[in-house]
Amino acid sequence: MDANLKSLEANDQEVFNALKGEERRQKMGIELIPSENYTYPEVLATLGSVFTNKYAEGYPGRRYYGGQKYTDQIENLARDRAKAVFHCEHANVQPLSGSAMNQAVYLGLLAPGDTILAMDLSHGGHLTHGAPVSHMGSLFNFVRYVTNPVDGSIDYDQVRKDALRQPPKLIICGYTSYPRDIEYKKFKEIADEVGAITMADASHFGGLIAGGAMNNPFDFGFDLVTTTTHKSLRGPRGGMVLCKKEFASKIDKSVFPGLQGGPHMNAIAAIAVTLKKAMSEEFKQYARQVLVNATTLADALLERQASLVTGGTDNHMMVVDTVASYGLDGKLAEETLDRVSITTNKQIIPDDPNPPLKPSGIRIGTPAATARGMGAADMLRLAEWIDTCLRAPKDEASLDAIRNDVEDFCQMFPVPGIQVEG
Ligand code: DSN
Repeated sequence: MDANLKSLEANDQEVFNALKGEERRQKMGIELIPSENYTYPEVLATLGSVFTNKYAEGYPGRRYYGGQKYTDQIENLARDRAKAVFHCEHANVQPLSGSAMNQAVYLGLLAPGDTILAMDLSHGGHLTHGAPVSHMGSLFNFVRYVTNPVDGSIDYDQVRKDALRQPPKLIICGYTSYPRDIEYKKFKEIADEVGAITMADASHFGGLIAGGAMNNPFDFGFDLVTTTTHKSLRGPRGGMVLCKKEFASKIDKSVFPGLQGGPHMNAIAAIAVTLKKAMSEEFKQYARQVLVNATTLADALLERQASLVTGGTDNHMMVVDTVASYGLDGKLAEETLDRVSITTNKQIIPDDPNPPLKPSGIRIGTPAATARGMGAADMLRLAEWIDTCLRAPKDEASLDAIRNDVEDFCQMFPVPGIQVEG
C-alpha cells in the first residue's frame, strides 16, 4: 500500500474502510453499467496528485493566479491531444463534467428562450437535452424528438418535420440510452435546411470515436462535439467541448467565467494522460473489442428470447425490456443482478408506462468489462448468468451458485489500478 493510503488508514478508518470496500466490490463483481469504466493507474495517480492543490482560473497564458508554469503545460497538452484525437479545431477541457459541458454550449451560443431540438429523455436522450425537470429545460425552448414506435430507432423524417415545424437554433444528437449509431449526415442536412448549429453529445461513445470504432461527427461537418471523459474514454470524471474555431471564443468564455470558476487541474492532467492512451494502437483494439463484446452479448441474449429495444445494438450498450422478456420491472431486474455481483442499471424504455424508479428495462454495456480484458467468449457466460437470474429471481440456491461463479470468474480479470493485495 502506498504511503498516502497508509496515512489515510491511520487517520480516517471510516473513509479508508469504505474505499477498501469499494475496491473489493469493483474487483469481485462484473460492471455492466454502460456509462462506467475502469480508469488507468496513471489516471488515478494524476488525480491524486499535487495538481489538486492549484487554482488556475483563466486559460493557459491568461490566468488570474500566479504559479502557472506546470498547469499551463498540462492544459495545453490536454487541449492539443484532444484536438489530435478528435480531429477538431478547438478543445475546451475545463468543464467539470457532462452537464456543465452541455450547459456551456447552450449558454454560450444561444439566448434564453431559443429553440433546441434534442432527443427525449425517455427515448434515450439525456437530462441536459431539455428534460422538463432540468434547469436547461425551463431556460430554453426544447423540442424533443422521439424514436420510431415500431422499431425503436431514430425516425429521421420525423426529426426533419419537428425541425421544420419549429426551426431550432441548435440541433443535438447523442444519447444516454440508445443502442444504435447515428446518421450524422442526415442530422447535418436537416440542420443546414433550417440554419441550425449541430452538436453531437458523444458522452457515451467519445472513446469509441477516439478509438476509430465509431463515426466521428466532425467528418460529417458537425460544429460541436461534447463528451465526458470517464465513460468509454476511460479517463477521469470530466467533460470537453470540442468545436470548430468559429465557436472557440464563445465556448471558452461560456465555460469560464460564464459558468465555472477554477478548473480542476488534477482532472485536466488526468485527461491529458487519458488522451495520450487514446492515441495508442492498444486503445483502438479496446474500442473495437467493446463493440464486438456488445454485439456478442446482445446476440446471446436474443437467442435466449430476451427482448432488446431496437432488436440489438451497433454500439457499446443494449437496453433490455425486462418486463417483456422476464415479467420483471427494471428495479427488480437490477436488484436481482446485484445479488449475483453483476451491476446494471434500471432504465426507462421508449413510451414506458412505468415510472423512472421502477421502469420497464435495464441498460447493459461492455466498456468496463472489456477494460478488464473480457472477450467475446466471456460475453456468452455473462448472457447465460443474466438470463438464468432474470428467469428465476426467487431461486435463492441458483442465485447463490451464480454469485460464487461470478466472483470466481472475476479473479481472472484484474481491475486496472487496483493493487492485488487490496
Ligand atoms: N449518468 C450518465 C449515464 O449513465 O448515462 C449520463 O449522465
